[in-house]
Amino acid sequence: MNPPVETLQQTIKVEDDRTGLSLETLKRAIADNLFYIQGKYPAIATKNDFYMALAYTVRDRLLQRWLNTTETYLKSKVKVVCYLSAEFLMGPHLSNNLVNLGIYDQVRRAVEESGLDFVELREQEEEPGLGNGGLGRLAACYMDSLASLEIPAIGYGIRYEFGIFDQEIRDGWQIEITDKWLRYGNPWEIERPEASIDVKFGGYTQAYNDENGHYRVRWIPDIIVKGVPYDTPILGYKVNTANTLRLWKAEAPESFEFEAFNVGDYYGAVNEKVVAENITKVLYPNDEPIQGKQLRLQQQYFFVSCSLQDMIRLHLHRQDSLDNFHESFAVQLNDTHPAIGVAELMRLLVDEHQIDWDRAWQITQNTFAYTNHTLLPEALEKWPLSLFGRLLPRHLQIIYEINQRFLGQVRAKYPDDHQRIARLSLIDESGEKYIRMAHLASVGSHAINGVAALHTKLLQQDVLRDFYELWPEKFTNKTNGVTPRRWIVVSNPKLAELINRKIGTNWIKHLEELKQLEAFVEDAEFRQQWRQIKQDIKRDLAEYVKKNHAIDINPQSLFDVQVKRIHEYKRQHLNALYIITLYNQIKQNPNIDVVPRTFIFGGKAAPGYFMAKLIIKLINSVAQVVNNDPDVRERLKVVFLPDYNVRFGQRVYPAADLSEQISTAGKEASGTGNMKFSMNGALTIGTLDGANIEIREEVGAENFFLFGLTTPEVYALKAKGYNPWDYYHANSQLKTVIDLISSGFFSHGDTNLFRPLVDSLLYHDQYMLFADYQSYVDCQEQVNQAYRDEEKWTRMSILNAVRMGKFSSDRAIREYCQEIWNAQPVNVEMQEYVQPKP
Ligand code: T68
Repeated sequence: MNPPVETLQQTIKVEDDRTGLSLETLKRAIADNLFYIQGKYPAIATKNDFYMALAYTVRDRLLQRWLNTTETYLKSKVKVVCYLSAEFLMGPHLSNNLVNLGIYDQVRRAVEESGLDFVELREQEEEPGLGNGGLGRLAACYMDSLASLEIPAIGYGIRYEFGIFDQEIRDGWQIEITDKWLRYGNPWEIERPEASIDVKFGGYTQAYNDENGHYRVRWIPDIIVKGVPYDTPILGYKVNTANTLRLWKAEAPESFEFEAFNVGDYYGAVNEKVVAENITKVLYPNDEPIQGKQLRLQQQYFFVSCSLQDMIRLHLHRQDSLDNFHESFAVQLNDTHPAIGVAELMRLLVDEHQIDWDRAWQITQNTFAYTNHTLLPEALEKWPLSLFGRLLPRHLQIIYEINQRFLGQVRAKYPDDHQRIARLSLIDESGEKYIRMAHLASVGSHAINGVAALHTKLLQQDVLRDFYELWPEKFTNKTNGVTPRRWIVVSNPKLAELINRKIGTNWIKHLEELKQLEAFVEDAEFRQQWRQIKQDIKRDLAEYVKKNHAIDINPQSLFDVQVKRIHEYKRQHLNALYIITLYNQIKQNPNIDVVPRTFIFGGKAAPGYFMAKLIIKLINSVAQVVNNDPDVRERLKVVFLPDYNVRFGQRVYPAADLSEQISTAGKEASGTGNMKFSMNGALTIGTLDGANIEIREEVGAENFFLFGLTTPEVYALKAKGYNPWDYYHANSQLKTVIDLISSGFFSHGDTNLFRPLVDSLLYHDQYMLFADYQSYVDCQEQVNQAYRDEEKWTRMSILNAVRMGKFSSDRAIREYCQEIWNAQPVNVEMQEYVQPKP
């Protein structure tokens, strides 16, 4: 066990300004940082200045751990996990670092004794929104678990200057605003210009014979871009481990500018700089891929090349041959976004380090593993061959070579099965030629995984079926998980407190231990405390909504929450159809006894995704009508809260009574919001999709509101010929709802506004809302009945939360370590703190 902070402190005779933890030292450190780093004194300091002073005070207190950790990894030959991800949706660092350091209360007191408002300062932090949604947030949860489990790890990604856009709602429509998160500086990162790396683009290749007469290829690029790393420490929970998140920023290399400048091409030099720096300007705001955007491919190659070159440098620092590179590093590909790494590692080994092809291929396959996050066929990444060849001519050759050898193997196993060969090829030749990135990732990896049991099964049967037939042993399931540190301890301190009082604090690192709380389900006082906490948090949220959005919501009502990216397959509009159904019931019978509900929505739509934006408009339009109808009288409220992000997630998951997980079966790979809700005591209404299935297994079918078609039923109905019209005509309640939207009732008489949405439902309904509508409405009625019985609901809520042990990201990371990475924990010894000056 590692010594607690208090013990460490005792080893220091005179408290150091930058490490000490007494109230006096902390207060002085905040004041010093304000003066010496921000260059301000209190009378002229802004809230942000105070926040920065506080953040630097906390950063100082984790640096010793960070440096010790890095040193430990460099000195020993431990295997390091490298998580390659184009997105890391970290969320605010301050609270998380305070919790993981175990100094939250102490620092809070120091801030308050300094006459400052802790919560106000905490809210100053700009959250790094360097991700779109689930995939980027998963990477962040995994970084937390890796550090907490003391696994050596580096997260490699892109330091976007602009993260996911800020969303505003004007007249019910989404407006996108640039996310200038670096505006006031970022106290959590340290720039490491000395570790910069060059990345080549474009140009052509040349074959030559080396001094030993071996055939070799060199790549003469068009341009070179410099990658500058920015490092952020990722602390484990109450351990000494602080791993590194290393994000790359693109810059023009000085030499290039200089050369052009010298020959008088000043504008050319400036242009070069602009081109280079554009690469890491902005995160693509699509949560499902964008086909064929050159800049996106540049981003991917840029960060992957920087990261692999960085690993090779680190490896050669520890030993002299690359022959066992795969024993130094386990590289996880977070979807296909970094899959170009397979070709890049081959290039680095073969072209730059003269390793022969077969050995290089063994090393490469043993290094990489690939996680798939989607089943939507239109979401599988592919790059037009022409674009690819122009940008990465050498990689195209390498991919051809990999493909030729791979297809040779396939031919040997399935002679004359030309269709199978065409299906498996890394190149799609059915029309315009494309490189299939999922195929490159699958061939170049020793392990392939899906993110929930159903998803992995469907990958094997469907999307990657031919690969599964070739190499069944490569496939495993790794059901997603989320970190209980951020998603319970940080976001729901009151609940964490109650749990600690009952069973101690072990559960924070061993979430299965929450099971012990089942013993209290029949304890009326415990149930009362549980309810009271939920009630208090709901009141807080109501105040927040009132203050920030000027909307009154009733904290006694059932809080029904759907927060996630807006997408047709996630079916936010099915939820809207139910709201209209309820509204119609009240209008028909104004005295009807309904359970008061507040429907809370949040989520961003990809800026170019018209239908998703129209769904946002529909929700806001329904809200306008429902919220202003006197007949409804506070029984229904609909709010769309703009700019859903990690910070707002931390507020809303703990406040939810009901979690909406209503995707069409077979479409949501896993979902992770579903886990965060349930851990915080919300009940789920959901389909048999993604991790919902496993959540229901864990919490018990009797504690889960299930509705809708199963995946096989969805497939069967599609195969037989699904006709949404049949449902529309057969179900008068549904017909009334659809007709009301069509009539312009929610659009000030405009019958055109929602026509694309209504037509898409009536004529295609790709995601089968109509097929699931009645089942959903009936299930919502069961929710109402359950909510009327307060004690029953509380029991269900408790059982949901305490049976969520499986869904800790610690469990997921343990599985990756054992079954894919072969990585072990490494204890980081705490050195003496930096000693005070003589
Ligand atoms: C999500 N995928 C899955 N993609 O939809 C979700 N895609 O079911 C799953 O729980 C989660 O991954 C974690 O496994 C995404 O979030 C993206 O954000 C994305 C971004 C760019 C390109 C493609």
